[in-house]
Amino acid sequence: HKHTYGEVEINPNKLVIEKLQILLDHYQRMRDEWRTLSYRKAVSALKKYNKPVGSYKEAIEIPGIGNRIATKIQEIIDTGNLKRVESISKSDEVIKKFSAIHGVGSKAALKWYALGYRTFDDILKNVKLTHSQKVGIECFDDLQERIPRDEVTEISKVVEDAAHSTDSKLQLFTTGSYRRGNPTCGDIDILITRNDSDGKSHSGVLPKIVENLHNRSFITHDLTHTQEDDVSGKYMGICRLPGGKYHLFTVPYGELGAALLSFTGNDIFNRSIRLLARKKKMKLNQHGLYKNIARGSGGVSLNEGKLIAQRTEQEIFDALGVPWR
Ligand code: DCP
Ligand code: MG
Repeated sequence: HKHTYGEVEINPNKLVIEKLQILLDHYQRMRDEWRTLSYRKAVSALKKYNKPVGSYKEAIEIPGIGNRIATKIQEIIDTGNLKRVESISKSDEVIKKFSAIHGVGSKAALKWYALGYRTFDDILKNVKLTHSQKVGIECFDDLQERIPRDEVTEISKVVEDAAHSTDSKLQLFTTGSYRRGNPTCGDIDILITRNDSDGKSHSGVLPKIVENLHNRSFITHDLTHTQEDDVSGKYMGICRLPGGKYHLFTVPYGELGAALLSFTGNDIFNRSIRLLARKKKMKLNQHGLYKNIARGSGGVSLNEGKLIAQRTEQEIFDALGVPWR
């Protein structure tokens, strides 16, 4: 029953899924966890269902679909539409736009909507914004655009050059969606480390690299700069090529594998591989893989465990028993 159009496979319940997905996104934005969960279950059940759902009766038989959603499915089958989708679309548009501002979460966006603000002007006039949020509004259109892969390569070269003029032994890795081979990227995630024995010889390089990039007029706006300790720092800013938002991370060389794995993602992959570690009484984070972890209620780890892998990705996969590709 799978329909194909050219190379692309069309799901037989495409319209139903589209409408339910709109409600799912809406409830997620509204932070309605309960509804979000039921809609997510329903959408994922429908994505796996390989014939067109013809009725309420058929829908309710599918595990993951309950009475309320089955009723909605019947409405879509009958009318090609959902009244609920139409009624939320106006408020949704505004809240979606507000939460798309860099540094604005769904909570603030909802609050501003509730206070009656509808435009960026309303916000600029009435809300005390953080520096990041102001930049987010100023650069809004540029930041909405995804960055073509070639530009990410070009931008990475500039950052690499700046890093090397600070210290020629620094190593840089462009991670995130770029490292996964995506044709466009939402931002640029660059890890910086230095091959040494104590994992500390890169301390203090981040501010120097940022200064160097400022001197080249490459950075147009700073967003955030935090230094966790002397070896782990994070800088975020916007650079000269339109829409070029980037992250620089410094990490100890000994943790490179764990850091590369974590910053390459994607986020779903990270969640599932960390869950796998957890099932093996281990813990995986951006610093390494630890074994013999005891967990209390709610899954919080009660001890540090024993560090078993962090230098290379392959070591970590081996220790987890997952084939490394
Ligand atoms: N990450 C994560 N969990 C999150 C956010 C990020 O594990 N909630 C990890 C995996 C991501 C990486 O950090 O791949 C970089 O985060 P980005 O938000 O930059 O995501 P991507 O680079 O994957 O995509 P985009 O092209 O949108 O930047
Ligand atoms: Mg990214």
